[in-house]
Amino acid sequence: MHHRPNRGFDHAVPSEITPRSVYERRRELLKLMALGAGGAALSGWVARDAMAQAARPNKLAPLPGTRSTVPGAITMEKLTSYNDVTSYNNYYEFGTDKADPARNAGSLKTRPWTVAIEGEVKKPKVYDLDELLKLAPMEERIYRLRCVEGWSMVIPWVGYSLSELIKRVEPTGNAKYVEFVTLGDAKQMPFLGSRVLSWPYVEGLRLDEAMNPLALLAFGLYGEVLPNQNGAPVRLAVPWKYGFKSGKSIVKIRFTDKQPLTSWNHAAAQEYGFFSNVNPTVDHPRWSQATERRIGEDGLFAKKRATLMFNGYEAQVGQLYAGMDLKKLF
Ligand SMILES: Nc1nc2c(c(=O)[nH]1)N[C@H]1C(S)=C(S)[C@@H](COP(=O)(O)O)O[C@H]1N2
Ligand SMILES: [Mo]
Repeated sequence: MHHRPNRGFDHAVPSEITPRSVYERRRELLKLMALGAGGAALSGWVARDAMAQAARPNKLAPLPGTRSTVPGAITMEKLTSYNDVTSYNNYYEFGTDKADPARNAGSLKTRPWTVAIEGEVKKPKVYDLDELLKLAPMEERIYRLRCVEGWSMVIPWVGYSLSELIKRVEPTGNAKYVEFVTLGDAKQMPFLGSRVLSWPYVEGLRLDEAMNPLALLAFGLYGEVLPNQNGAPVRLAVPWKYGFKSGKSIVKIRFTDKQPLTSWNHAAAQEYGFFSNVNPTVDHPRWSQATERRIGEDGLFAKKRATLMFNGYEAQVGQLYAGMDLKKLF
């Protein structure tokens, strides 16, 4: 692989740039506080959050995005703090404890990085990360993320619709599914020796799901490039599905005529279906999926929240599943 100029995406650089989302949110919160909404305890907590984000040292390289106009792309719910988003993670290649990825993912080398497009497409191609970063305008999207384990977050992503990439590679008439292969390199990933999952971590979508504008190819969060533990340098964010459908650190996207064998489906097919749409009426065999705990809100006053059908994105994606038995095709 030949050397490419370092454009500063892989190193922490000090930055005075405040992402617009943070600024706007802060302004919103100040207004809220002036009205006394939520009471003193809540506004104090929320203000500390905004201040912690503004004063955060070791910011990563800025990656701004303009606010998305895709329907459903911006939830107005309170953001999960940057600290929680980047220190409570699932990235099993770096360990199964929630704190492991933040601790261990420093060894992930995110430059140079390529994503190979293969299979049933008219224009297969190996994209360099720099090319992907310029492929379409970066947008900010504020999505709920609901993990199959029963917790959720609200994350301001930066990226563009996966469909932007798919359109350019021109799927053939045989393409029915899209397989996402993520990095599986034992030299960089300390847990690849473990057998909790088959590596590399593989996920998949049906082509029409992948084409839905809400399916996001994400390169950043909170106005900066992705921290390694969140799936740098490029990952998916598919907000209406359980979090595990959104593979981190993607290296290959393959178009197929058959449903891909995904890592979680392979590990426990009775527990993790191929579709894995968020669905409060279909329980996991070992626990209910009716409610969730919002990370950062599990203090004194926290109530569990009701989990919403398709994680609240039913208006945007419900039609994809018309006529399907979602209890069977979970
Ligand atoms: N490669 C890879 N991608 C992954 C995972 C993983 O272990 N490896 N975990 C998944 C799970 S279970 C969830 S909930 C989300 C978590 O994303 P976050 O840590 O950025 O919140 O990433 C998903 N993508
Ligand atoms: Mo998850």
